[in-house]
Formats: sequence, C-alpha cells, structure tokens
Amino acid sequence: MNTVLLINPHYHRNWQYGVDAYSFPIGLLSLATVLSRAGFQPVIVDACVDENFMDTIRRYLPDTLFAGLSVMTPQVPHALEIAAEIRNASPDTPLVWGGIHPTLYPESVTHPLCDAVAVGEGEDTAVDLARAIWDGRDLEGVAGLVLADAGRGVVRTAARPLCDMDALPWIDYRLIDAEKYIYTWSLQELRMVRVIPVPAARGCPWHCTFCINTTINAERRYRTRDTADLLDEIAHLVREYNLEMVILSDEEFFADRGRVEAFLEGIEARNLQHIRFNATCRVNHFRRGYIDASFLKRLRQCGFVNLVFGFESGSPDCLEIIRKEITVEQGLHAARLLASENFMAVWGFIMAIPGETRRDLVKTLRVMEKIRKLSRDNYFIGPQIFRPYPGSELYRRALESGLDEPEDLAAWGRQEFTGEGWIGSGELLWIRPEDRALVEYVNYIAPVYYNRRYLGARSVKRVFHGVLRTLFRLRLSLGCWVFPVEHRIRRYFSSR
Ligand code: B12
Ligand code: SF4
Repeated sequence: MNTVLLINPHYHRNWQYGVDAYSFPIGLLSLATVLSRAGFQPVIVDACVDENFMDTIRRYLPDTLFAGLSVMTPQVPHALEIAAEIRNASPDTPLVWGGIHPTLYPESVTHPLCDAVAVGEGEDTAVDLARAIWDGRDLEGVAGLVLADAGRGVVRTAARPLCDMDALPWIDYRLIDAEKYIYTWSLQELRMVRVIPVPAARGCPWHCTFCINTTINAERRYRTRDTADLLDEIAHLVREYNLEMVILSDEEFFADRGRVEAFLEGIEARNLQHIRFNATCRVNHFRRGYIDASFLKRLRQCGFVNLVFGFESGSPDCLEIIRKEITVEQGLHAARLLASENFMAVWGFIMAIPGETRRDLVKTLRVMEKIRKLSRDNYFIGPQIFRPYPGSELYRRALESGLDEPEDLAAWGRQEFTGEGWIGSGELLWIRPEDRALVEYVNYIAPVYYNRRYLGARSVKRVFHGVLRTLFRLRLSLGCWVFPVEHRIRRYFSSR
C-alpha cells in the first residue's frame, strides 16, 4: 500500500480534547497535500482531536510506507508513547520524526524509536522518502534526513533546499475533518467564528535572538507567496468553508509594505471586505509612510480587526539583549494609535531572559498596565517565561548559567510538560534566585490581572481573583514585590 501516516501527538500528558482554528495542523496538512499530489495516500491522525487515535493508526498498519510524527518539544513524551505502540504493532514500519524538536535535536535519531529525522521544511523530503521506500531504495539518497548507522553513528544526507513558496500547492483542507477545527473564539466579538489559518509566507526578516526563526537556521529566510494566488486561495476557502475570518499565519505579515498594499487592493477587487483578518505585525511599523492613522483606517475597511504584536519587554535593556529592534516608545505609540482606531490588539511579552533583572520585569508590567488602560480591546499573552533553544546566543548564556537540559530524546520523554512548557521557575538558573519567586508569581497573576475582561471563572474563583487583582494593582503602584503571601495561599490551595 502507498499509505503514509502523519501523526500529531498531544502537547502534554493531561491533554483535554478540544481545539480551535489555531490548532489546524498546518505542517502536516502541507505534507499531506504534496504527498497526495505525488500519488500517495496520506492519513493525518491528530491525537489532539481523535480520542481513538491509536485505533485509527492501527487500521493502517502494517501497510504503510512510514509513520511520520510531527513533534514540538512538549509533544516528545506522547510521540514516544505512540512510536512504541506502532513499533509493537508493526515492527517494520519506519518511524520518521519531523517538526521543530527533531530539527533542533537531530541526534534524536539515535533513539530506537526514531529511524530517521526529517530536518526543517518537510514537503520535498516526505515525497522523496515515500518514493524511496516504495522503490526499496537506500534512504541515504534522500536529502534532508538524519539517519543512524551502526558503524558510522549519526549520518546526515545531502542538505535539503528550502521550498519554493510559489511551487507549493494550496493546502488541501479536505484531508482532515476541517469542521472539527474551524470554530474559534473571537476576542474581538467574544463569540465563536468560522476561521481558517492561511500561511502567506515563511521565515522572518528580523533577527530577534530568542526566536525560533533566528535559531533554527539563518537560511530560513523570509519568503512570501504570490499575492494574487494567496487572494485566490482565500476567496476559494471563504466560499468552500463559509468563513467569517482568516488568520494570516505569517510570522510578520507587515514586513513588506508594498505586499500589504497589493493585498488590500486584491481584497477590494474581490469584494472580500466582509471577511475579518487577523495578522501579526511589529510596533516599529507604526510611523508615517508605513502604518499611520489613515493606513489603519484602510486596513479596517478591508476587514482587518485584530493585530498581534511581540512587544516582549518594557525594558530598553532587555529589548537590546533580544535584539528586537523596537523601542518602548514605538510600542506605546502603536498601542495609542490602535486604541484610537478601535483595533483589537494582542500583545506578547516575555520574561526571565538571561540578563533580565527584577527592575526590568517591573518595567514590563508597568508598560502592560499603560496599554491595558488605553483600551478594553487589548489582550495580553504572558509575560511568558523565556525558553532557550539550541543555536542561539541566549541559549549559550543559559547553558553557562547551568541550564540542565535533557541529554537525549529518552530524557526529553521523561519531562513533565504542562501547558507552560519545559522549564519551571525554580530552574531558571540564569536569573537571580530571589527573582524566581517573582517570575512564578507574575506567571500566574498576569493573565488574571491583565485579561480580566476575557476570563470567565466560577464565582468562588472570581472573588479570589478579585482579591489577587487588587493586591497586584497595589503592588504595581507601590512598587512593592516582597513576600507575595497571596500567591503562597493560592499555591497551597491549588496543590491540595
Ligand atoms: C501555528 C503554531 C502553533 C499552533 C498549531 C501547531 C501545529 N500543530 O501546527 C498551536 C496554537 C496549536 C501551537 C501550540 C503550541 N505551540 Co506552536 N507554533 C506555531 C507556529 C507559530 C507556526 C507553526 C506552523 O504552522 N508552521 C508552518 C508549518 C508549515 O511548519 P511546521 O509546522 O514546522 O512543519 C514543517 C516542518 O517542521 C516539517 N515537519 C513537521 N512535522 C513533520 C513530520 C514529518 C514526518 C516530516 C517529514 C516533516 C515534518 O515539515 C512541515 C512543512 O514544511 C510555530 C512557530 C514557527 N515558526 O514554527 C510555533 C511553535 C512551533 N510552537 C511552539 C510551542 C512551544 C507551542 C506550545 C507547545 C506552546 C506552549 N504552551 O509551550 C503550544 C502547545 C499547545 C499547548 N497549549 O500545550 C514552539 C516550538 C518550540 C519547540 N521547541 O518545540 C514554536 C516554534 C514557537 C516558538 N517560537 O517558540 N503552535
Ligand atoms: S519579528 Fe517575531 S517572528 Fe520575526 S524574528 Fe522577531 S520574534 Fe521572530
């Protein structure tokens, strides 16, 4: 049989079934689309959606060319469980690992439940791999792989060039049950809407030192799709799936002003202004001639309602450390302009960057407070705890501070992941011990305080959250962060 299994494991052990449009497995869909075009039969098994995922997988064993696992770091434990089950049920089925984690740690291939790692973008690699297995050829001839050889150790095949974005076909959303993902919560409208994420570019032209786009390889340069083709695809998806909103899932949709201009013209030409768009942006674009009040109005007329920003830190020193190439003033200017035009804005912040002090973190909290007060339509992600990825300068600094990273795939599999990732606040060795308690406190309190409008909580919790918020506001205004007793009380009750 020419079937290829493409599997999305859970993100953490206590996975609760339930997804939204943000969870469309875009990477696997893209692989499935090219595999099916090449004459293979891809089967996407999403363990986040399909409670009987193991039965689904078994149905296709042993007659499958390979089982592909798509793995972010928190997915490793579950990926290993699935791989073990597959090996048990069908010992000859090759287990191929792809996605961010094996790309960052290609030596994962030495684990007995990993026969090959596909590094980086996988479309061409997956098709070549399926063909090689189908023909019975040696996998060393397939570019983009890392293999384990008994005699030679870890073997890298030829480098795989990046995909040509205009040669990639439109993602075929019929290859999964799109209805399971299509509804998502609109922060703007506070109701469920029909949404699909559409990738319009890959990579990013900026060089933030903490970001995966900078870390994975400098080669992963910014590549856009043909704008007319993108618009045709959007028009098609709107018709096919009766969409109300489209997420332009680029890392930085506004990197090229000319491209955005052409996109807006295309929206008008195709009468798509009734569709709402959600896109990523950067605060330094808010200047005359790039994004000013009149351009924001035009964006609004063309359906843009929600912009997502990585502001990251309220401390100029930290912005410098992460090479964000923005200033705090630019961020506040953007927030003011967005508020005056009634835009919904989502603000991402991070904390516990190597080199960050308590003063820096407090500056971040104060900047968030300023933005919060500007408009009810601001939503905050974080400040999230910084996670070091191999390859970056900040990673080296974390290692020097004693970062105790799991040594191999098996050790990653033993990690206890939560929705928050893999490093607990106690393990943040690159920040001062006395600041770790503050990080832990902020990690809990910030979403409760800054996103109050969006939180639904049961009544007892609501009262408790009210008390926490009042105390946090007091701390923020007095600059007093010692002895957060309210946090200890919360921790005591939540651990019972
Ligand atoms: C969209 C997205 C999501 C979506 C959908 C994820 C999905 N299953 O597709 C959602 C919102 C669900 C998500 C969730 C999370 N995400 Co996320 N996400 C992204 C984002 C922004 C884009 C991913 C994407 O669609 N890329 C486009 C597609 C085409 O690329 P791709 O998925 O990488 O797949 C390609 C290759 O990797 C490869 N490939 C992938 N799988 C396989 C398998 C095989 C067999 C082969 C051959 C090839 C292959 O081929 C694909 C096509 O080229 C990335 C950032 C980034 N730049 O990658 C972060 C990112 C992947 N996410 C990340 C993280 C950490 C998470 C969370 C775990 C966050 C958390 N709380 O800790 C959560 C998990 C949910 C939870 N609460 O527990 C990190 C991963 C870091 C790491 N070390 O693993 C990233 C890199 C963000 C970051 N900057 O840190 N995420
Ligand atoms: S602008 Fe965003 S996506 Fe681009 S490198 Fe910086 S953090 Fe990463």
